[in-house]
Amino acid sequence: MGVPEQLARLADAVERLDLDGVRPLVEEALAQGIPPADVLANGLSRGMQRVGAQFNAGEVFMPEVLVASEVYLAGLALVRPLLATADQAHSLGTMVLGSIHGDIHTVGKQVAIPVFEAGGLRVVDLGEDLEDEVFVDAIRTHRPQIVGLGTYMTSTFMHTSSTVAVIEKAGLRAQVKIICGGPAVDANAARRMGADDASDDAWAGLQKIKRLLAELAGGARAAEGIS
Ligand code: B12
Repeated sequence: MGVPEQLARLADAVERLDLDGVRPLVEEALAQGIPPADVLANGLSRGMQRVGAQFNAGEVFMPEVLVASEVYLAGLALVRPLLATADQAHSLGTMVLGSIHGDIHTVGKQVAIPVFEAGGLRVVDLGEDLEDEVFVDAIRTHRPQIVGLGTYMTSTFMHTSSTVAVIEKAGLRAQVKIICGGPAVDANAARRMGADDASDDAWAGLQKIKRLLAELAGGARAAEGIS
């Protein structure tokens, strides 16, 4: 079985909600020498992306999304320990990420975190339904460059603004870039709430995070008077 076929089988397993089939397929892929980051980004994650798109098109419903994420997570459990030891791991910087106060959605975050990790970030998952101040404590403890806010519902958006406000009040705003994630938020809404950007797609989000990191590094150099 060629690499593209094996990756396609992995994506299909997630899409077909094949909880029993996914583990042997991941093991086969790894035994075949497919890099763990590829197994994730071009196999399991593609399947999850497709299920997300089908959900948005009304072709599948919430129970399918939840089972798909279980299948995805079962496969991820085998890949994750290998990603942590990959050479390029964690070279980009640190991100703290959690769902804002009032928001208990976890699946998007669970899908996004391994994508960010595979992209080279160290990610600290702070959890869900977090008081605004938790993000301030996390910045002091983990010294991240990126703060990720899981903002999955418009009804709790006020906690995006208030979280940014407490970060600002603590004097920490200039040292981080803040990116929101979830289906209900876009970059304009995020900026109106004081954040820097937003993404409803982990892969596009990773590219945005890279741009934000470059901006942050540029700002720091300018502050030090280095061109
Ligand atoms: C599953 C689900 C639930 C589950 C959550 C289970 C769990 N453990 O997560 C349950 C049933 C608990 C639930 C509850 C509710 N939900 Co709900 N839920 C969903 C649903 C169907 C799917 C979410 C999901 O998992 N998607 C799959 C993941 C992979 O996609 P994703 O979240 O978008 O994540 C991707 C990206 O956004 C990105 N990403 C994710 N996180 C981050 C973070 C950062 C920093 C970045 C950069 C990127 C990023 O990466 C992921 C991969 O690309 C969505 C509908 C939808 N279209 O998304 C509604 C949805 C989010 N829920 C909604 C609502 C309203 C609710 C409830 C209020 C429903 C109710 N009336 O009871 C409650 C509120 C609970 C609460 N207090 O938080 C609304 C929000 C509407 C809005 N615009 O505000 C949605 C959009 C449904 C709808 N169309 O009405 N929900």
